[in-house]
Amino acid sequence: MAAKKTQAKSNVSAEELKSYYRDMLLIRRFEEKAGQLYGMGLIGGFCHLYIGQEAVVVGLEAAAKEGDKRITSYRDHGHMLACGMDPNGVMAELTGREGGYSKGKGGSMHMFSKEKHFYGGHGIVGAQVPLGAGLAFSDMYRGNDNVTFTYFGDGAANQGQVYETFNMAALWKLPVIFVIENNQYAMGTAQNRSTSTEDIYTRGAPFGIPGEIVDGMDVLAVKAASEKATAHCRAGKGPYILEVKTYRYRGHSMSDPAKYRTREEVQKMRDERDPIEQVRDLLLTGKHATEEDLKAIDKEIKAIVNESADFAKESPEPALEELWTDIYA
Ligand SMILES: Cc1ncc(C[n+]2csc(CCOP(=O)(O)OP(=O)(O)O)c2C)c(N)n1
Ligand SMILES: [Mg+2]
Repeated sequence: MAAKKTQAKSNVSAEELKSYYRDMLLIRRFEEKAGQLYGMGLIGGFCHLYIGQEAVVVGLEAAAKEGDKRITSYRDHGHMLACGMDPNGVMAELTGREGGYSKGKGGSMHMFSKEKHFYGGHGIVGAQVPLGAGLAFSDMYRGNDNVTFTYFGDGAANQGQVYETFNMAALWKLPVIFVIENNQYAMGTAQNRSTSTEDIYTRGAPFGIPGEIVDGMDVLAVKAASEKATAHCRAGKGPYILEVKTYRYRGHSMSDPAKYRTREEVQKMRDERDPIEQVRDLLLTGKHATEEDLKAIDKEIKAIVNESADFAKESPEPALEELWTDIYA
């Protein structure tokens, strides 16, 4: 692991490092703002923040190319921002406004972008996993070398449909990367209380699916793993599992009593492992950026996020007639 990390670090340019810093910071600040708007009553319903997990999706996306697809659970704002969806459209969907990606009718857990190949946004735990395999099937059928990033949590990894999917994905050698975002908790249940195996990726072995553990607080380690997994899939070798060990700083959702872990546990992670601080350190100690450069990036991100909040407040509520559009019956 250490050797791989060193290699990844020496291969990365100052510009790349800065772009990861920027992308992770955008997610962090966007989520903080969403939390504020929720507190003000401007966002209703479910809202699951991604704070702490930013390096996962930014590292994975670093090896993506045009045409690749992504699908995830309800903890989805970071995935949308990382694949280039518009922060205004995401925030306005959170506030239930017309300018949102689902015209204000979907909310936090139900957004999609055909243009960016983002297929949701799924509230049923594990439901996106077979859908991800289906997306990968479409690319295999068309004969291109696109891959599908299928994200799910440690809790979702205990769903039966995950293993039905593993079987078919391995059988048909589908170009799908199963990304297990192991943030160590499923709502208030710690992994060791719910899950028989310590390393969840090993559950791919009976199906012949290779996989590995990745340090999800280190964006460069995630990027290196993503390069390996995408190369495997693009070469037609079938699915790959990345179990990315990460941590969420906030509660499961906005209504979480947080009684299942100590404040010290969260603080220790923030102090010692924060993914954004790690890149900040690399940039400064490697003299790739000055404090001033980073301040300029912080300012730029703040402006983008503030604009998204203004847009999300000013965009009108959907018209009543919208109740009758985009439905099956
Ligand atoms: C089929 C199903 N069962 C239960 C729930 C309620 N539920 C919502 S999130 C969640 C925990 C999932 O945890 P994990 O997969 O680790 O993802 P994380 O929230 O940590 O990102 C549960 C049980 C649900 N939405 N769907
Ligand atoms: Mg979890």
